[in-house]
Amino acid sequence: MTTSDNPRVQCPICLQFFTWREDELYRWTVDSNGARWTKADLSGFNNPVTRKDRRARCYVKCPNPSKENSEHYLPVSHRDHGDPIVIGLVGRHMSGKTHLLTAMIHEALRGDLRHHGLTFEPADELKHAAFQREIEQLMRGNQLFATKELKEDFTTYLLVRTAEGTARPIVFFDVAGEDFVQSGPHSLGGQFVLGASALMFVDDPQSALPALLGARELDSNPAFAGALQRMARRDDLKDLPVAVVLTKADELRYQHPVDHWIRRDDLRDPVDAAAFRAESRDVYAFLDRYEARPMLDVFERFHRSTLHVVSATGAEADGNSLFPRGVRPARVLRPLLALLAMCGLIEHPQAAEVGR
Ligand SMILES: Nc1nc2c(ncn2[C@@H]2O[C@H](COP(=O)(O)OP(=O)(O)OP(=O)(O)O)[C@@H](O)[C@H]2O)c(=O)[nH]1
Ligand SMILES: [Mg+2]
Ligand SMILES: [Zn+2]
Repeated sequence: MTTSDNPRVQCPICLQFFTWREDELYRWTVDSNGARWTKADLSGFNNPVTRKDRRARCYVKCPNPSKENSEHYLPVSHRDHGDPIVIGLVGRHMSGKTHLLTAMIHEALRGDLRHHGLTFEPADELKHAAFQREIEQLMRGNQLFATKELKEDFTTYLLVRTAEGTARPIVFFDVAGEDFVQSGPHSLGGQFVLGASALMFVDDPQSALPALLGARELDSNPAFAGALQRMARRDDLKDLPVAVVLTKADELRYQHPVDHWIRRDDLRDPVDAAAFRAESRDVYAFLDRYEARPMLDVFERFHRSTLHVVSATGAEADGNSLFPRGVRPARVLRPLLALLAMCGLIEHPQAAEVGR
């Protein structure tokens, strides 16, 4: 076997580099002996089509070089389509990260970015099955639970196909807000920021806009601060594409200019950097008026960044953790579109200007 058969890849979970063992594929097996990882034997498949089909469902075990994480496996897509784009959400406990990501991926998988040439499919079927259940829960109008702390793993691993027919793996990380604050040997939860290719910084009106809601005086965001402090070790920090997202904007739907942007339906329009700039400018002025310093600081710290107002659910959950009229996400794909444009995934001359 030549070295090109066994390339070195980076693991998105432990962030270490390892040699890809194409000759040691695994499969998640469920039978009378229980559920477990077993070695996949594809040697008998001499029909290339069936071999490809079976291999697509296989995984490779990360040798876990740093020995800090628990055992983990990566789907074969990880080696087939080049380095993945790793997108992570940063934000405090209860800021709305999980509802936002769930609504966003629901719409992306449904094909709502096809006008930009982008279609999505699960690349890690096993991991995605759990996330798909979350999507279904939310779409049925059930509130989702807070994310478990010390989550070391990605949330879902997809493949995005572009109009030109190229495919790129795209990995999403959504951890508990508390994992950005905690330090020490168990803080693996928030360490994806060290390997992420793009970040969404998320906050909600109650916490981000104390001056608007007459709430507690809060002019710090410990999750943002913790993530930024950790990321300071990256040389490429300032070049990371960043989308700063004020979610739960349904709470502000009568506030100008949130009322304007939250109702805007422009997902089918060709990418226009000026439109992203106009929203960023308006949201900046709004945040500035209500002294949302931590969000503005993040926006200013990176060379390419956009500001957004979105709503994952369209309304507040009732006392029974239900959204009685169902969920109506608004503009949840805009931050993703901005990041994908900044990551170079969108074939349009305007895409290169987004976030500048
Ligand atoms: N009104 C409104 N409420 C929302 C929205 N999105 C989330 N929420 C509520 O905000 C709360 C927290 O949402 P999560 O998505 O779990 O927050 P999180 O940032 O993932 O929290 P951790 O996992 O603990 O870090 C839940 O009670 C949701 O019902 C929204 O778009 N509008
Ligand atoms: Mg969460
Ligand atoms: Zn690993």
